[in-house]
Amino acid sequence: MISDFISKSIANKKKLFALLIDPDKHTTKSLIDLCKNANDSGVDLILVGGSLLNNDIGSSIEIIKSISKIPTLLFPGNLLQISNKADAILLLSLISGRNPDLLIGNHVIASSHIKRSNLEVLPTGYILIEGGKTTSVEYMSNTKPIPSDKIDIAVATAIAGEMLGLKYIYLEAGSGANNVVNLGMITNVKKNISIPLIVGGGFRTEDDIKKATFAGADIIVVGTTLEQKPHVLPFLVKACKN
Ligand code: 1GP
Repeated sequence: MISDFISKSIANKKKLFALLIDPDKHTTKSLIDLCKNANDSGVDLILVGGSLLNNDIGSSIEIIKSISKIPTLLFPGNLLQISNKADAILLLSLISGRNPDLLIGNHVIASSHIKRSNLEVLPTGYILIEGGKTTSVEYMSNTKPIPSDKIDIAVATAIAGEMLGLKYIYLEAGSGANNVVNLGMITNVKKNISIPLIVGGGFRTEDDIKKATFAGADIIVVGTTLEQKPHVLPFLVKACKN
């Protein structure tokens, strides 16, 4: 079970690196190359998803799984991005927003389909934080992010998510954000929850990643920068684990 792997890693004080792959951003060759790179670099988890979806997600996951044994999780940008070819799904409830479809509506529509699949479900409180620009997730979700200096609101939202029974909290600055999540916010959220903390959006450098893990992030998610500079992957993974 992927949830056991994550819990054990955190219990052993190990940080995890998640590579986010948006199938629309890849050719078959670049996807294969990235998966080989992920194997060699020590990536712990592969997340698959995006804001739109032109490529078939199932075919992309088949390619990923033909190259890599790294656990592959759906990170669905919408209801069309559910495939039983993955190992698990981050079932996101966008708890920073007040869009009922993304809090519960889409989950109701997808629930029977997910139940019939073999997917392990990882219920995740998804918290969008202002990251210095309007990101795709903000636009597509039609929700407002929490301002980056409103640490108390992020903390209260995360606590509420845990109280509601969600098993993971994801602080998201948005894909390609100018600014990563405020370190004080990471620290304070982590202090106030007892479930794993995932942080993503805008990570570009080893330094950003080291600071976020030091602040309390358990899992770091990186996507965009690796579409542009896949050669930095081993360095970013190493920074996450040090
Ligand atoms: C986005 O948190 C992820 O959903 C990753 O963000 O693409 O900016 O790395 P980046």
